[in-house]
Amino acid sequence: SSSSCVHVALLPSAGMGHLTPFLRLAATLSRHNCHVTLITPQPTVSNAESKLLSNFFTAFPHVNQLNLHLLPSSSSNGDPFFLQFDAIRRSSHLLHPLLSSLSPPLSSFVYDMTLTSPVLPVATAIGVPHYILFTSSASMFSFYSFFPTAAESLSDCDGFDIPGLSFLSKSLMPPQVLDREGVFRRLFMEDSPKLLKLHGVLLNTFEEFESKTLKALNLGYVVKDLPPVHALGPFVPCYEFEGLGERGEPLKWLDEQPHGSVIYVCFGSRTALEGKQIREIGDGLVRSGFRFLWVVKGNKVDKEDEENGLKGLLGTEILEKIRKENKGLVVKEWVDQRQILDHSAVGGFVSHCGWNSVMEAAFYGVPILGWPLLGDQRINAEFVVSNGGFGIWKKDWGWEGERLVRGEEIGEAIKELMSNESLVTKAKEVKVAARKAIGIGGSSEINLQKLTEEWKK
Ligand code: BUP
Repeated sequence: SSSSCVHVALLPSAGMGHLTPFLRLAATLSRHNCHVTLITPQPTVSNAESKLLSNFFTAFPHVNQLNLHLLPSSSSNGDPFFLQFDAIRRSSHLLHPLLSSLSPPLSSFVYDMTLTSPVLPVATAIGVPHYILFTSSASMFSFYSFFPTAAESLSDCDGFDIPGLSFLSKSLMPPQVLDREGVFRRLFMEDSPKLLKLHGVLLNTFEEFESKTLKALNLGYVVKDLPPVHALGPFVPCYEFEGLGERGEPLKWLDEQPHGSVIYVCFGSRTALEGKQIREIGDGLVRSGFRFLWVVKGNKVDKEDEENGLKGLLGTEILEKIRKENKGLVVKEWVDQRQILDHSAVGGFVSHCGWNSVMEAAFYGVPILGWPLLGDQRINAEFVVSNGGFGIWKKDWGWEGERLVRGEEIGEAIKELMSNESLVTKAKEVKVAARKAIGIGGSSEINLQKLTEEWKK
């Protein structure tokens, strides 16, 4: 069926963890014959984002780019990504003239979950069906949607039951949301009740993966009258615009390694661990005895990265050890994670459990050693271990910076991950299910068809 009359506008937020799923969704919609307008807040926070965007528009020239020139942020210190959310929020009134003059007229509008409060009134005024893309798990979404109801009760208990689901321990909840004075707490309390005003919520997950949670959400058990939650994932990594150019050193190095022998280590695009923790990881990797490919980040934003070389981050001692053992490759640059996880030499993934990384591991069938550091990551890690069944995580490692996790512990956990055959089997099953969901007749494919049909009306 042709959806040529469907015109979808997409508005991502700051950071690769938000931009990447939006671009993958844009690519998918475009392949389903939708006309797509991608709104690009300018300037971006990181070089990685601007590079990805320019690759995207080269690969999809028929996607309409609409620049949103941001008003400068009110403050210059703080988390650069959070400042950018703030700048987008403060510039959201510029959206109305941009969007209402589009031709052909819009059929629907999808914006990032962090932009709910400022964008919802604009979307309502334009009068098209509008959705948020929630860029984390359905598990995290159930917490997000239920949280305001139970927030007060948390001061004198150690968690709460999410209706239709199970007990969620406080220890898994994002610490930033538990902090009564925190900005995230305020965001949750303010934005979550507004979910009821949306036409729906889009998720990068699939029905067979988070079935219990998706059912509870869509049957109204978690929050009564919640709009439909559409599982459209996994959002497939897209060879047409991600990692354009030649295969870099990491992939060439992987080509030389035996099947399933390498542990890949990466904590996402937003986390820079402390120097002493980085050095313990180096020690742990060497102790594990396994081959490894390790992405080290010394700064939150790549634009600031120049002055901090590998030597400065790791110290000469551990670098020397790694060099002597000749089993590991350490890189500081942006890598093509998608191609790494797809490489047959990779047998395990030490991950912070950012949701994009989890879905990529699922799509490529790679077992995870979860090391959640902040935000939604423990909820995601717990899902991977308890429901997904293709990973492990160490609850006593603490949140980011809570305690120093020693090389011995890291080495042991890696051995545990790499020697567990049942995780490999489970990861393979997940991979098969993931591919089925987005194939012809698959659950996510059907969900997407239904949505675009609705948008035609
Ligand atoms: Br670092 C890095 N190469 O070198 P998450 C990340 N990625 O391709 P985050 C690379 O960035 P949030 C690199 O494949 C994934 O698609 C990776 O998203 C890619 O974590 C994305 O995993 C990272 O969700 O974002 O960056 O912490 O905080 O929004 O979860």
